[in-house]
Amino acid sequence: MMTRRLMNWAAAAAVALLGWTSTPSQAQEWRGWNIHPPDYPVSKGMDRFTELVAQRSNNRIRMKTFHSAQLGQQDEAIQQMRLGSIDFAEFNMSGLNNIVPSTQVLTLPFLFRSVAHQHTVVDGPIGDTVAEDLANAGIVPLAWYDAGARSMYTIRPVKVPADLRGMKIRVQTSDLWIDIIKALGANATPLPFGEVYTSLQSGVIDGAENNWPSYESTRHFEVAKYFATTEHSNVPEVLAVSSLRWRRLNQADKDMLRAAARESAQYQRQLWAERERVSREKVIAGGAQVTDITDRGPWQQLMEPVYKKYATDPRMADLVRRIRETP
Ligand code: BDP
Repeated sequence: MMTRRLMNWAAAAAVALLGWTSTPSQAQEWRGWNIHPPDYPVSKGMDRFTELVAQRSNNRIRMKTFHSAQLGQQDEAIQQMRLGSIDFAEFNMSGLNNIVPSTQVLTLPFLFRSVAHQHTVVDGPIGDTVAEDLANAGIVPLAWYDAGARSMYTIRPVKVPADLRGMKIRVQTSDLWIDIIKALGANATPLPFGEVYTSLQSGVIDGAENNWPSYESTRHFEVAKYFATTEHSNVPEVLAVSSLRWRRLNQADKDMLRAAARESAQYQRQLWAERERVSREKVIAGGAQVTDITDRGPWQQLMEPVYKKYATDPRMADLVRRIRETP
C-alpha cells in the first residue's frame, strides 16, 4: 500500500512531468486549416494571428496555416480538429450545426439586425455560451470572424421565393440548412464548397448561397450569374484551436493566444467590410446579374417552420429571445 508521503511524491512527480511536457522553452509546430485562398480576409486574419503568436512567444509556438483547403474540405477538417491532427482552423458555424446544436441559433435566418448587433451578440455572453458548447465538442473558439450576409445565386433569375421552386440548391452539411432550403420550396443538395463550381457547370445543382466575397473568390458567378440579395443568414465564423492542443497549454499561453486571436478578428472585420464592396463590383464587372431584394418579408415569412423546428426547445428559444433583446 502506498503511504501518504509516497502518494504526495507521486502527485508532485506527475505535476512536474506535466510541467515538463509544456515547458516554455519547448518549440511547438501547429498546423492550421483554412478553406479560403491566401488573399481572402479570413486568410489574412489567420496570418495576422500566427504572426502575433510567433512574436509574442519568441517563436516558440510556430503556426503554419494551410490555405485553400489543402488539408481537406470542411467536414474532414472538423473531424481532424476534434482528433487533434489539425491544431487550429477557421470555421463557419453551418458545418458545426449537426454537431453542436447551439450553433444553429447563430445560423437562423433573418435573426441579426445589423453587423453591429451581431458583433454585440457573438462578442458577449451568448457567443461565450456557444463557444463553451463548441469547446466541449473539441473545438475551442478564440475569436469571432465576420462572414457577412448570405444570398442566393442561381443559373436562372430569382426575384420572389416561387422562382426557386424545384431548383436544386447546394448547402453545407447541416440539417438546418436543408430545412431552410425546403421551406423556400427548393431542394437542398449538401456538397463540399470545393465541388460547387463543377456541380453548377454540370447541372448537378441549379444554385447555391453565399456572401459576396465567396461568390467572387470561387468564381461561381461565371456559372451561376443571377445573384438575388436575399441576405437570408448572417452566420458568423470562429477562429478556433483543437481542445487536445488547448489542454496542454499553460494559462499564460492561453491568454496570449486569445488576445492575438481577438486582435486578428478586429483586422479581419475591417478587411471584410472592404472586400464585400470590392467583390460586389468585381462580379458585376464579370457579368453577374444582381436582383436587389428590397422586400424580404415574403422570404422571412416562409421561415416560420424553421423557427418552429429549431427554436422551440427551451434552451434554443431562450437564446433566440436573448439575441432579439440584445440592443
Ligand atoms: C464561406 C465560408 C466557408 C464555408 C463556405 C461554404 O467562409 O467557411 O465553408 O462559405 O459555403 O462563406 O461552404
